[in-house]
Amino acid sequence: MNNTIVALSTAVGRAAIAVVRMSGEQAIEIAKKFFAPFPTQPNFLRVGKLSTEHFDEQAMCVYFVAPHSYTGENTVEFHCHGGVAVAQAVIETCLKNGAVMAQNGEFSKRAFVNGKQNLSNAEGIIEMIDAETASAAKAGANLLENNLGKRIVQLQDELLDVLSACEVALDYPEEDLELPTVGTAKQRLQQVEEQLSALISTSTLGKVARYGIDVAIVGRPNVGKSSLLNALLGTDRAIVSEIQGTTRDTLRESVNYRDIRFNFVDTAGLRNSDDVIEAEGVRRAKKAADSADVVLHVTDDPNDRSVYPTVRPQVRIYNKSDLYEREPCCVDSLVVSAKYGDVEIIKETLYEMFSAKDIDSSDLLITNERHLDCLQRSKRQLASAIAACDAATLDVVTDQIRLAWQTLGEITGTSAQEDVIDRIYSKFCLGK
Ligand SMILES: Nc1nc2c(ncn2[C@@H]2O[C@H](COP(=O)(O)OP(=O)(O)O)[C@@H](O)[C@H]2O)c(=O)[nH]1
Ligand SMILES: [Mg+2]
Repeated sequence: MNNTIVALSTAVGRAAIAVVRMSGEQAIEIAKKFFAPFPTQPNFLRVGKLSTEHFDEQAMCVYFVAPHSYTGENTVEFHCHGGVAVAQAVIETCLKNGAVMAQNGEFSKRAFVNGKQNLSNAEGIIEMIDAETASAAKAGANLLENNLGKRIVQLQDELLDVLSACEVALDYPEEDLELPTVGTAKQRLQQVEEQLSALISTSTLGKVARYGIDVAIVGRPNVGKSSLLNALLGTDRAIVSEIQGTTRDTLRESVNYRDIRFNFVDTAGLRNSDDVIEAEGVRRAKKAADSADVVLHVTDDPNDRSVYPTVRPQVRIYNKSDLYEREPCCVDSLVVSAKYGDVEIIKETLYEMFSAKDIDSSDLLITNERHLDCLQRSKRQLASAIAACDAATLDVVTDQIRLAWQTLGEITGTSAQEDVIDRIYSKFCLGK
């Protein structure tokens, strides 16, 4: 028998209410020992008195009967007054009456074990909890609704179908089934491969939806990089001065724009310096640029045509436009004045550049690195199966199809290793 676990499900600290959750076979019996009047029917909140060792707490209680709960077990929730001490006393009361403290993610892991959710659902919940923009939350909600899971099962079914056709051919070679089977098998596998490719290609947009866009601001000293960061954020985050070499470390700050997160990194001005600290700053600036999704190469000279040396996409920014006597030389650049806060065009351009508007209309985006890895591995295995079709080695074909099928199953968890499952659930907060 599983023991009954308890944890605080809301955030620790001062708040209007706190929710303490208990799950396990004994949950209802334990709760009845100290909460009265106990609700007469499941799924409905009831006000009552919760007797702790130190004080009586007026709280609300709701219970759920297995399997109709989040975990699939008997579950009781107490909605009590917020704050550290009240919640702590309620938890202690549960512990004294036979519950044990839950581990991180244990409620959700039980939900998985009891078939209430699959792995990608669980990852959707994590993404929703971590989401800081609506688009990130939407991607998580999509996973939770099992839209990816359903697509994966469709693809797996198709693979199983092909597999069984091939196996018939293997088992009854005398029927001379082999050649036509291989031809159609190859075609059908290629179709699955195309669908995998299509899913994989959504991961670029998926990354934007989940993490936002990393933007490095680089350029020579004093061109107004830090001023630009401040203007983009709308706050005085970075120190601005006319002294060269003011910014020495990289400074990362995020801001939401139309449901997308921009992670701006202000950097030290690029120049050769004997100062070891400044030189380190320049090294960090280059590193930030090389790992960014896009580089804003800032200049304050309208005749500057230089290109920042990086393989990352870059946009040239002519800053200090308030001082220019004529238009800057190059088109395809943005002309702004950080001093006068005239920088919206930068966000709008980046938003367009990364097709962020498509996030709203796309039904399914791959936002999770683990899912992406499974899809890519499965695709490689399918490619081997397809190649083997040409060599007409049917047993290699079936082996590779089986592998590809299994790899897809890792996404939903039907064929995931125990340690992968544990790793996913340990990312949950306590009480989830
Ligand atoms: N006129 C004008 N001055 C600016 C503008 N942006 C920045 N500056 C000034 O340029 C100097 C250097 O700015 P700062 O942001 O520290 O440059 P950084 O070294 O590239 O980070 C400061 O004196 C700013 O006030 C602008 O758009 N117009
Ligand atoms: Mg600076």
